[in-house]
Amino acid sequence: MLLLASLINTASVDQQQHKDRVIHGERLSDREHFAGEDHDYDYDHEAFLGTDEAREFDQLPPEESKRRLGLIVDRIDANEDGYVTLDEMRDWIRFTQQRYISEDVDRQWTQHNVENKEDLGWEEYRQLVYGFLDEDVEDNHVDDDTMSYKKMEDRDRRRWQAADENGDGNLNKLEFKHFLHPEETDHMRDIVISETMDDIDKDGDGKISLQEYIGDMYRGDGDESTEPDWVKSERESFREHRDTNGDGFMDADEVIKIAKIPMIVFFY
Ligand SMILES: [Ca+2]
Ligand SMILES: [Ca+2]
Ligand SMILES: [Ca+2]
Ligand SMILES: [Ca+2]
Repeated sequence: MLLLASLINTASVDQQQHKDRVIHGERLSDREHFAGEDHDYDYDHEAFLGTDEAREFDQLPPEESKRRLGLIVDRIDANEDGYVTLDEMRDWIRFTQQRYISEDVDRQWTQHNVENKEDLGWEEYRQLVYGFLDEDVEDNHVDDDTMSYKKMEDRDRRRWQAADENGDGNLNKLEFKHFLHPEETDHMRDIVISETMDDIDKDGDGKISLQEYIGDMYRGDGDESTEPDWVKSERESFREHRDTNGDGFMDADEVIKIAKIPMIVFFY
């Protein structure tokens, strides 16, 4: 039995891996994963197990990895009745998600806060993550890449300010967590919505149409009959799960609901 975690990455400061989409919920793995690509089993393992355990699983012979997956299923089955219910699965996913987030925050905090101080200043952070842009500008090497990194920097700056709850310009570790994983926190709601809208609401009317929703992940010729299946199921998903009030658009409330859902899980 394999667990498929169909989730797409979210905004984060890992700039090389950055594709700013908050809407699909949190990325559980550092690996890129986009809907429509061939399925990445390693990715599932990571989402399911956490990075370290997943790495261990990769080394195991199939029989052993099957046996261990069985043991994990036992852990998901919280009331030990031999069945895994949707609620038990949800709790487990949530638990795995939280574990990933706290590992990610620890890792990035150590990486960016090299002197291990209480607080991290924007300038220090900026220097580490976007410092290379200064050289581009000095050397007159400003190209499209520079511009898109510049955009990411502006976005990070705005997010930084939103995460800086006490407004002293620095982030402590908790504030940094809210910066990295804004969809986890209520006071980051507006920034999550505005980042998502920035990405997807192309006509700027403050809501996401089905066309904008699909256009964000798939560039086809507009002919629905030749669309890959995953695009069809995204269309259905928009109608059934995203646009919950059925007015044909996703508004801010519907966007934030989606941003908070960690992932869609199914078995095969
Ligand atoms: Ca059970
Ligand atoms: Ca602060
Ligand atoms: Ca729109
Ligand atoms: Ca709606």
